Amino acid sequence: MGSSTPQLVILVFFTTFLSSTPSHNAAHGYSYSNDTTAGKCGLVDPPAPPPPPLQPSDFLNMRQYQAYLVIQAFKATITCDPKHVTASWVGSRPCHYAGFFCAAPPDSKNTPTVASVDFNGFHLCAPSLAGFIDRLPDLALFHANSNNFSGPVPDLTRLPYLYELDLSNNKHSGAFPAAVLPLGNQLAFLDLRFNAFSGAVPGSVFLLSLDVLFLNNNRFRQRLPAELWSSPAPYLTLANNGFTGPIPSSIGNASSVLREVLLLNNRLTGCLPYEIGLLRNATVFDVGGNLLTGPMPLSFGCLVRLEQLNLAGNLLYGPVPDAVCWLGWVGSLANLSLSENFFTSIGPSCWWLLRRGVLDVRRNCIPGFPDQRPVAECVHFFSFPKFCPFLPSIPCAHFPDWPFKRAAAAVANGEAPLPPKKNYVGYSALHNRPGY
Ligand SMILES: *[C@@H]1O[C@H](CO)[C@@H](O)[C@H](O)[C@H]1NC(C)=O
Ligand SMILES: *[C@@H]1O[C@H](CO)[C@@H](O)[C@H](O)[C@H]1NC(C)=O
Ligand SMILES: *[C@@H]1O[C@H](CO)[C@@H](O)[C@H](O)[C@H]1NC(C)=O
Ligand SMILES: *[C@@H]1O[C@H](CO)[C@@H](O)[C@H](O)[C@H]1NC(C)=O
Ligand SMILES: CC(=O)N[C@H]1CO[C@H](CO)[C@@H](O)[C@@H]1O
Repeated sequence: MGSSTPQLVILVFFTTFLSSTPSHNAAHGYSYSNDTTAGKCGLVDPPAPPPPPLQPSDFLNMRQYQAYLVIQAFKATITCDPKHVTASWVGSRPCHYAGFFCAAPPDSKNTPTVASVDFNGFHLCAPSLAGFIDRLPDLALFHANSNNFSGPVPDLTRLPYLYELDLSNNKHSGAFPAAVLPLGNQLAFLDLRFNAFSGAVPGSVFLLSLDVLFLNNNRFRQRLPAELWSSPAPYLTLANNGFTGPIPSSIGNASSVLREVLLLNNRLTGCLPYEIGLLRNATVFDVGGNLLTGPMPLSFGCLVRLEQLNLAGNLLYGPVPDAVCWLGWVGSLANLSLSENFFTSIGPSCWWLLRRGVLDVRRNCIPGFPDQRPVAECVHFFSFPKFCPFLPSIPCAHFPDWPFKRAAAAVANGEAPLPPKKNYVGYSALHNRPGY
């Protein structure tokens, strides 16, 4: 009993002291903290009384109190929590809850509140995010990779600071979440990969001023929209969906913007546009596993920063241009995947790439090469008329830094090719782990 006496004194002191002030912050903290001590002195433990609900005055500021109410309401809807993260979602300090991070919003520098929610890998289940993220008005980032969230994405227009939205690897389905569109230019990162979204992606998505747009591994099904290459996003990943139609030749308009373009495993058709060769800053161009046809444009020899070029698993034919293989010498090309097409020959400088394992031409129609398609398959393919144009010019040939010229100098100087980089934003998005 002795230990409760000083506390009682303090309690009385605070109660007296604070009775004249509107705030009961400290007094409240003490008023119930040791209610059960009495039971230890008596014969019977009384049933523990439920803790009285927290009051606004228990919190550092009203915004944290509001966030607390929203979090508790959301917690009540959670149906699975295998990592027991919500066990920490108790008490008057929401900034200390697992997955919640606080900062002072720009409009209120002295009231830190929930600015970021990172549930990556928590594996929580909840039927809806409505009433949760849309009611945390100071939220700037919401990351929820690998949870079991479903239901519609709520209206987020009252979140003026939200700029990163990652709903990847959840159980969202239905139409593209139109709720993100009104966010307009405030959104920089939109990651919806590994869900079951279906239907069409509204063209206006590609007008958002995003840095990163990951739509891969959903069930989107539509012709590639005309607006696609208006997107300012350097990292575009639309892989593993049902996109159809040709690659719009307006890709040339995005020549300085695009870094990594991943369109693999869709149902794209048509010829490879010559304008792809204008993507001077691209490091990854991957359209493997589609129904693209035509010869490989000579313009591809201008892709001096390209490290990964995957055209495998299409209906491409003709020679593999020598100009493209030069990129493995003096450009940055580390992987030229052309298998499962109908190419018929390779340029002389391609041999070296073949020996280095950079170039893969298995399952084509190259006479005398190992692992090629049966002759009958090649004959059948070439028996159909071909309509794709072939421009015999290289658009960068007159540029002083054209690879051919540098190649000649490099070979003369005995220079070695550049080592490939390893960390690709787009390829990391093809796994269902957090991508960024
Ligand atoms: C998440 O959903 C999947 C598929 O609906 C299910 O197999 C899995 O058990 C769920 N996870 C948890 C932790 O409930
Ligand atoms: C691409 O640029 C050309 C001019 O170079 C312009 O006429 C065309 O409208 C642009 N296309 C798109 C889709 O912005
Ligand atoms: C494209 O590359 C050039 C030359 O390195 C660079 O100046 C420019 O900023 C790059 N463009 C983008 C959008 O990154
Ligand atoms: C080259 O790229 C293809 C297609 O993306 C991939 O399957 C292959 O593993 C890569 N090869 C190397 C050596 O990285
Ligand atoms: C229930 C409760 O909060 N009990 C506390 C009472 O005070 C003692 C001494 O400070 C604490 O050890 C108990 O946890």
